[in-house]
Amino acid sequence: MPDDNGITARIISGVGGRYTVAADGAEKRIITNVPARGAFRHEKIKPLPGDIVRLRSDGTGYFITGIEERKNALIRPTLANLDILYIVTSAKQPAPAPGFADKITVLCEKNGIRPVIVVTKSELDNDAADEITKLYGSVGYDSFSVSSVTDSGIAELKEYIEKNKNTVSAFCGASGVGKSTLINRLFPDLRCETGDISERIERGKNTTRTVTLYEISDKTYLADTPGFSLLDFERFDFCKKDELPYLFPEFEPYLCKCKYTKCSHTKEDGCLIRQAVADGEIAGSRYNSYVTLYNDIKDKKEWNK
Ligand SMILES: Nc1nc2c(ncn2[C@@H]2O[C@H](COP(=O)(O)OP(=O)(O)OP(=O)(O)O)[C@@H](O)[C@H]2O)c(=O)[nH]1
Ligand SMILES: [Mg+2]
Ligand SMILES: [Zn+2]
Repeated sequence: MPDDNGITARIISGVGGRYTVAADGAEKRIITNVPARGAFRHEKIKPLPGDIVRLRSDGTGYFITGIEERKNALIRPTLANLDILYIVTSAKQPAPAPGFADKITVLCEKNGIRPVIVVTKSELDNDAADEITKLYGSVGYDSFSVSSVTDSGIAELKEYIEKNKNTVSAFCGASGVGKSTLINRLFPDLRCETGDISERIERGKNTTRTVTLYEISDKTYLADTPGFSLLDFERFDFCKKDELPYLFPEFEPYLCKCKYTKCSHTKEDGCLIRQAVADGEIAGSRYNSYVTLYNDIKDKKEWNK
């Protein structure tokens, strides 16, 4: 980026076109209410939390003049330059939504982000929590089972998060699974806002409204994000259907060996993926997620013709 006598900063949150940034430098200055101005706005690139930006001052205040090239950018959760995404699901209340975590692991694989599974509220149903961590562990993903009530698993997760220095990571998942509560438990100084879950519909109340990055140690950020609703992923169109099998790491040993070269792995005879599911080598729930996503992508394409 050209030297314009400006400063470099990380966007830690943004609401209505105004950003809060953490400026580089020893004193870690937080600057609030920063607008974007300048040429890059014509390119229709909107600054996102996680972005590294250049700032200049016109004497009255700072404004953003440019965005450094991104590693990746997600729309949901709204974040740039993410290294690790903690996919948070609860053992109970709200009940784990099958397929939801899988969509996010696929999103991660596509964008070069490491997915990590965190099951919360383990004290409400230990067996369910174990089952989920075991499932994703078998895929090869790091998985944790925690409780913010009993503190079970909290120390292990904290150690893992702190070990990954110089990264941007985020907690994501449905509203009410306990993301903000967990962040507070891990890092008590942060004081994220937490809420209740509605007893009637067993869903969270969307307590966290914006993405916020917290600097948990030097240049290491962890973001709390607003809970998803299931509708957020209705428009799942971020990869081509032929690419989808490669975004399920456990399919890898079987790919390109099916009877038909153009096997979709959804219904064909002589499909080694289907055989692996029948043999218990690939989890049925992961395979069902694959088929659902594959058909979603296919239907969308046909509909768009
Ligand atoms: N039993 C139990 N309840 C928990 C645990 N962690 C959080 N909760 C409760 O779950 C509810 C929702 O917690 P939040 O931390 O606000 O959930 P969130 O995922 O941040 O929700 P949004 O901000 O709406 O996305 C609160 O009533 C918490 O007290 C846990 O480990 N066990
Ligand atoms: Mg929250
Ligand atoms: Zn196949």
